[in-house]
Parts: sequence; C-alpha cells; structure tokens
Amino acid sequence: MIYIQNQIVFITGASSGIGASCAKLFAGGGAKLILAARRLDRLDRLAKELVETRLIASIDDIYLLELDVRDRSQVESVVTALPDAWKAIDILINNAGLSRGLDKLHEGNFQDWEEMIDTNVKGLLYMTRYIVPGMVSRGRGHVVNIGSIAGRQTYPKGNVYCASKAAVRAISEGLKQDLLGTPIRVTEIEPGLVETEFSNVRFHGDAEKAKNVYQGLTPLTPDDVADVVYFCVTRSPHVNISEVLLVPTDQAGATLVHRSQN
Ligand code: NDP
Ligand code: 8X3
Repeated sequence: MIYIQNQIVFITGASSGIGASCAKLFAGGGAKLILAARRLDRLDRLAKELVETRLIASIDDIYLLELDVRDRSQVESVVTALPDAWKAIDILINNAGLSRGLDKLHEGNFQDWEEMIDTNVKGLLYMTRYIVPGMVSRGRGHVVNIGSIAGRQTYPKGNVYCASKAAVRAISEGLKQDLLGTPIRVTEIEPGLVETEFSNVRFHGDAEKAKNVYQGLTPLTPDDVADVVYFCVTRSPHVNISEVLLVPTDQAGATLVHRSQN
C-alpha cells in the first residue's frame, strides 16, 4: 500500500459529483489537490468546505483552476503555468465528462455530439498529453480515467456517449501499453448508474427526467466511485489495477436494471 500524504493530485471536473467526492477523499488522505472545472465558484465553495471540515490542513494545499478541458491551448497554458510547487503531478484523475441528449443516432443533435466528443475524448487526451510527459521524466505517476459501463455496452440512444466512453477504454489501454517499461500506472474506472448531476446535464436541466433514471433502484453514490479510485491508487507500486467495472447491486448490465415498484 502507498500513502498519498503530500502527493499532488490533479482532478478534472472537481466541481460536482465523482470529481468532488474524489477531492474530499484525497484531501482526507493528506494529498495536495489541483481542482479544475469551468465553474470556479463551485470549486471555491468546495475548497472552503474542505478547510472548514478540516479535511485539508490549509487552503495552501489546494490549487484551483478554471479550466475547460475542450480548449487545448487553455489546457496547455494552465499546465505549463503551474507554480513550481505544483508542477510535479503524481496522480491525474481524468474525470471531467458529460452526456448530452438521449436520441436516435439519425436524429441526433450535432452540438450534443461535439460537446461529448470534445470533452470526454479530446479533453481527456489533451490533459494526458500535457501531464504524462512530466510523470515519465520524473519516473512516477498514476493516471486514472473515468470511463463507464457505457464504454463496454452500447445502449439504445446512447450511441455517441457510449462511443466516447469506448474511446476512453481504448485510450486507457493504449496509454498503458505505451507506458510499459516505466513505473507510471494507468487505471480505467467504469461505473454504472451513479446519482450525480450527470442525468440533469444529459437532459439539459429537465429535473423530472433526470430523477426517473434512478427511480426504484439504489444507485451508486459518487463517494462509492471515489472509494474505488482511492483503492486503486493506494496499491503497492508494482500493482496496476487496469480496469474496474462497478455497478449498483440493482444493475447487471447497461440496460439490465432491477427497479422496485413502490
Ligand atoms: P457531474 O455532472 O456531477 O460532474 C461532471 C463534472 O465534469 C463537473 O464537475 C463538470 O464541471 C465537469 N466538466 C464537464 N465538462 C467540462 C469541461 N468542458 N471542462 C472541465 N470540466 C468539465 O457528473 P459525474 O460526476 O457523474 O461525472 C463524472 C464522470 O463520470 C464523467 O466523465 C461521466 O461520464 C462519468 N460517469 C458518470 C456516471 C453516472 O452515472 N453519473 C456513470 C459512469 C461514468 P463544470 O460544469 O463546472 O465544468
Ligand atoms: C453513465 C452511465 O449508463 O447512464 O456513464 O451511461 S449510463
């Protein structure tokens, strides 16, 4: 087991859901956190909460970044402009991601497609491309990519979102192959249904539709996923957990879900 005390952990999409839960758990383990998202006000709130709840000793142990991972030049400039004390990133959690819409492919919305591909695939690639070279030259590091059960099993109307997560799976496998011979580890986490803002974002703010996704079942919580991320990164350095599929007990496949009637 390794300890993450004082390790620098960069989490994308830390303003909500799984990313925010990872921030709390890693803060509790004594890590130093670089938290990135587009909504800086949310990150600010989270940082204050981490200090107030004493999960983190000092606000100086958190570095906040307003970042849109879709913007390659922005990713490059924030990574290269990190202060010296924050440059040696030990763990990169590529979590920022989203689904937009649930439509038949031949009726799909171009803007939704572009948003998903630009965030889930290209954003993850940009982050990886700008951060992993430093890990290689320092001879230490761990990349955790948040994929999805949707990357393994396509479901009706999930088409482009599922494709973007299948890409995350292929990229994770490819990165592991390309880093073979280095001590850098690569893990892909593939959750099933997790109740976060995910469905609200998918349905463009339709709260009723979002709520129905989790109706009659006990979904995973973002803390459940953070727990698994933490487990993977704290294994001994010679252990690489390459992939983890985690689902609620009420879920047995992308579309196979048990819902109680009441
Ligand atoms: P949330 O909507 O709660 O969180 C998504 C996070 O991604 C937010 O912090 C959001 O921040 C950030 N984000 C979105 N777009 C961008 C962008 N362009 N640049 C930077 N940050 C961005 O959903 P989850 O926590 O559920 O999602 C986290 C990851 O988990 C995603 O990759 C998702 O696909 C994956 N996942 C989710 C599952 C679920 O059922 N919830 C299941 C399987 C995987 P902001 O808007 O402030 O930029
Ligand atoms: C999110 C899980 O099943 O809604 O990746 O696609 S699902």
